[in-house]
Amino acid sequence: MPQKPIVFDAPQPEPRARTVEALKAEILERLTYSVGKDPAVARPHDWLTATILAVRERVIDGWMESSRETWRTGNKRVYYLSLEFLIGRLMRDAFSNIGLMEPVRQALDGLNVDLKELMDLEPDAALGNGGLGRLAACFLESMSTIKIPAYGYGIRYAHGLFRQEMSEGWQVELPEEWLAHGNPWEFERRESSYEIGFGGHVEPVQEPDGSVRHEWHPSEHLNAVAFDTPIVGWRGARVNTLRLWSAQPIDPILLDKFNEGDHIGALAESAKAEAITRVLYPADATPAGQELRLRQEFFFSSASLQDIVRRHLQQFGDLGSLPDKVAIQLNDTHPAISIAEMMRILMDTHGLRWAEAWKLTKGVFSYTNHTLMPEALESWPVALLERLLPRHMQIIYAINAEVLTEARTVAGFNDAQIANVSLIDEGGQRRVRMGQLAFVGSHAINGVSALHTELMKKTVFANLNTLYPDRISNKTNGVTPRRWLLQCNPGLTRLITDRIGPAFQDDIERLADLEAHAEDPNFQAQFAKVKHANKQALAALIKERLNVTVSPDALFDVQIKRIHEYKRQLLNVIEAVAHYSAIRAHPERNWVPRVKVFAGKAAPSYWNAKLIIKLTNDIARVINNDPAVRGLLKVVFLPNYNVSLAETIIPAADLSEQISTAGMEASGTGNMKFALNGALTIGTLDGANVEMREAVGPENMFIFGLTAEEVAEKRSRSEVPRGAIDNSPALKEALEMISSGVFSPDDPNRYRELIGGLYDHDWFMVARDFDTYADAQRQVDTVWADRRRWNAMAIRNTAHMGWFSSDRTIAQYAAEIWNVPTSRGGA
Ligand code: B1H
Repeated sequence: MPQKPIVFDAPQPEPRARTVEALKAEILERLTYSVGKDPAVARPHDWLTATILAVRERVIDGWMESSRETWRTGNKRVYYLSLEFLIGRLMRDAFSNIGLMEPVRQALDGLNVDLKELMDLEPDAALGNGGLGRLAACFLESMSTIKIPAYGYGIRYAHGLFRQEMSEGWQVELPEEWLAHGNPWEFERRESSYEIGFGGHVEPVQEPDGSVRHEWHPSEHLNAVAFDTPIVGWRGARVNTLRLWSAQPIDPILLDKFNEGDHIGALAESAKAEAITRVLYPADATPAGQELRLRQEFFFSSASLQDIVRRHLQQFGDLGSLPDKVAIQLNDTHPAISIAEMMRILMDTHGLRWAEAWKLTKGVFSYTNHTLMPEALESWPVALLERLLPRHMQIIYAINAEVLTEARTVAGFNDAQIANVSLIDEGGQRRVRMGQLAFVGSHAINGVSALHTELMKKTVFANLNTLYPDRISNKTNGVTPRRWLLQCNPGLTRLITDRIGPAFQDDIERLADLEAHAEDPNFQAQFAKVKHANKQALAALIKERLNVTVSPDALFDVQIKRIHEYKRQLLNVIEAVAHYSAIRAHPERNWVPRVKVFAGKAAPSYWNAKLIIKLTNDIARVINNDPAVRGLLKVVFLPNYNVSLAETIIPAADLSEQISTAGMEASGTGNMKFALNGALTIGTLDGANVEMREAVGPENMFIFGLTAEEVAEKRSRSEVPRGAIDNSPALKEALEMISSGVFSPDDPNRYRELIGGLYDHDWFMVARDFDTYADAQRQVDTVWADRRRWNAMAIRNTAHMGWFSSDRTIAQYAAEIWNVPTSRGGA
């Protein structure tokens, strides 16, 4: 296909005016001419759409400019491939980043519309499960902020993560409908659509020069259609694109069948194609072993690579410059099939030889690992790949042959080491290991915290690290301070600005200037006042959603994240029971009033996680209604945790629970958001907690528990945890209360097995960490009682969180992996 170079000399419209008056007029105009509603009868949703459309035009001005600049300069582009983008609401992000929050508020005021009400109406785009998807969203915003030309590529799921409701304390999953009212942020790009194949066979074709080219003839075809959403950086620095693919059938309806009267059969193909992008897999940390999941992975990988190669050829004309102009980051192994797909495109479509194609592939790809849990490492049955992607399976075998040769001849590996680096797991049903594929096809591999990266080198990738040394590096995660401080906590933002000036808003590490004010009683009082106001707002929400009254004067102790045994919500709940018992046994003591807040979703098939939710609710009911507790302890589980709920809860937290079994949480990012908002952390030496402790100082955190090394050692000895339980009367009593049915009189045996697991193996070290955890909690109480000390510690946490900005993380990827320049400052 001949490519016409793009020349940007067509006439351009004037950029849109940004005054209150202009906005007001345009919101009205959009309401009338785009939404088609008379202001007299317009509903809040109509106003929401009209407002977004009006502001969107200001975003588009920057979007066009950014993209034009990249074409003009020929700068390298970064492509972030992720099966998840947990972006949440976009409105406040976009309005605030382009500096139109106040003008829009005023414009709407003038129209008698309340911006806050509109903001609450915007659906929360939950195209992700948890930390991995939210990280991708923070990264997009940071890439725009530090001016990296970048695209996010993912799937436009019709239904994001399920909505969680509670039925008698049990989680029930309901479909999520983020597109029900349309999506004014997105642009459908019918012209950017690509054919995706599955199945069929491969034909070798003899070329005139004697070489053999392979032609894949898929038996199934469908289209990937692009939907683009602009992502604005801070102060509109740059506007990048999030491109999400939607699956559509080639033939929307088989008319012959329909006319024969087979009305359902006529649509079957269409339904099958559309199924691919229908729902997000609600798995978190365990890959769903489903053919549809593999189809999703290949579908979006193939569409993205076709798009990337097309754009590159259009601009540069040759493939040899690919690594100079294109960096593709694989967000975990979910897009790892891209390695084989890139090889196929380069060789089969563009006729490159193996060696050249392999060099280019390794030059563009890099891979981030997000978990070491063996059950979470993705692999696909060879038989499935052979059936669904026969050409890719051939390529994987060929890559593997090269890797194994290198392992044997260059590195002199023994059989066990060779088996370990092989892309094929030969134990039992033969499977392709996607981590190995991603590793060997990438020039750079990274972990997401210092500890996690070290463990990567020592465990899953030890042999690959020997074979290909220096590919692994660490890139500690970060969070965007725009969403996770400036927007979600305007009170604190104002206070900080008053105290140290606004410079931190553009250079978040300037928060360190707060250190000098940590002991100032006046500043402490103001800091505490902001926190108190945020707690009042959360208390109101708890009242509204759960009809439970909590006092904003109590210590708000919060654990919000996916429910998983390794994250140890169970440890927290058991400690709550022990604490409850202690309050009843010693009513005379000076107890610190506490509210324990939980929220999070469990994977629908993860029984123990769902049982832990039920247990939390069972315990909450008993404790909250026991007059003997006198309100000194309250437990609440807020349903349907999502990004927006996090934005309300985090600014209101006093204590952040980051208590995973050491060695199991790759990084965590919630930990950073809490500390940034002045919560103190109670946590283990796991993931990024380790680096947070270095940043804020050990005296400003409550660290407890076994280290990763100790956990590994105990596991290797299969030591029985009995001793930990027998030696801890408080633990023993709490476990007996739970397993004997004190909190589940309707089904006294409900928790017998769950608790039994702690006696049998205690894989997650709940029993063995209990005493040090409980001690750390009493230490928390002691410091809380000395509020000046608490406030100083809280201020120091905020002061030293600047480094945990995703701007820093992305700058490191840019310099050390992607080889692209970065810069700061508004457009
Ligand atoms: C993380 C996942 C994950 N690690 C499989 N791995 C999934 C694995 O649908 N699946 O199959 C979905 C998600 N998610 C998280 O990544 C880590 O647990 C966190 O510690 C880390 O902060 C986050 C971002 O790096």
